[in-house]
Amino acid sequence: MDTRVTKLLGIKHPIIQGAMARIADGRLAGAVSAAGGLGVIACGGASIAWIEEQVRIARSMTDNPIGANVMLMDPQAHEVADVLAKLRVDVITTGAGSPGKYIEQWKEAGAKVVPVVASSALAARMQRCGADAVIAEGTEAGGHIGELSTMALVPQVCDTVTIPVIAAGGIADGRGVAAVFALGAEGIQVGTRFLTVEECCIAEAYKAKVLAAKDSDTIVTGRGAGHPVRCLKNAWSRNVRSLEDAAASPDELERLYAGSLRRAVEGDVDGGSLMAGQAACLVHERRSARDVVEELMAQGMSRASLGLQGLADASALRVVRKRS
Ligand code: TUI
Repeated sequence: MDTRVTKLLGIKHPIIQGAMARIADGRLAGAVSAAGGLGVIACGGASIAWIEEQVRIARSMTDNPIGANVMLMDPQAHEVADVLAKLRVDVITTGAGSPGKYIEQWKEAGAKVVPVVASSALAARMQRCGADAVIAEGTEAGGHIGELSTMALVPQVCDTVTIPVIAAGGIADGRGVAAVFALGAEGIQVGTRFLTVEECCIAEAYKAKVLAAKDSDTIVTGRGAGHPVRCLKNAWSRNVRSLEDAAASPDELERLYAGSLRRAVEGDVDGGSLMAGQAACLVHERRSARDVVEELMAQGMSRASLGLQGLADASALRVVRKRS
């Protein structure tokens, strides 16, 4: 399927893998790019040497474009910005802030620049700064989030900018793909669905938690401090939330947050921050990254083209299920 996003980024399928901090490495990004989507290496909290190594790994897996993400709250975002320009990464996405001051440098290095936005005001600002596209990420997403839902945010961003819009937040299967195309998006960013793929490095116990998640199993920590983060409910996140609600001291909370994502990735499913989006409940199996990219496209396209017929089929199916 061709959209302005596939043409802009030079990819076969308009599927971008979300840059999950400490999770999205060169192996995952390389697998998604090799499958015709855009794999994105998450640079938040990583060393420069690690970033260089992951770009090398992804490039050893495919000649297709690869992306990398700069987490703008990262104290070393400036150094990360420089190394991605030096490595001539094809696509640079950003999160948790405004990348305005880096855009010129990245474009001079030949990168396509695609910031994540959580409001139409920031989308308009990014377009004025020269961004090539924006990712409109709804609050259903995992990790650091904004306030607006994907359903409300995506059409408003589409009405605000002329550059292509990629939708993110709450999309984990073909129904979500078809829905955001109907809202005006020309690409989809998917994070949580890639947590359980074979090429994803997180511990088996973290994957099992995602596979077992129900619709009400995510929680948001950090709202009070102005850094809301969505993760799965567990002993750690319930404890953090109750301490936050009881206005615990910033020092005490900082101690709990320190290393929480690393612990989760290593398999401490009680004591770590298991970042995941609301669509975790839609993730049912461990597949390869290629299977996920291809299934999202195939199901998304058949849903979108079926349109109202698809709705009729779905409600007919529900009737059959209820009777059986
Ligand atoms: O960045 C993300 N998601 C992330 S980053 C991350 S790393 C982390 N590790 C430990 C604790 C906390 C975070 C985990 N997940 N998504 C992109 C995103 N950006 N979502 C929302 C935004 C956003 C919000 C407000 C972008 C810009 C913004 O406003 C900036 C402005 O200047 O107006």
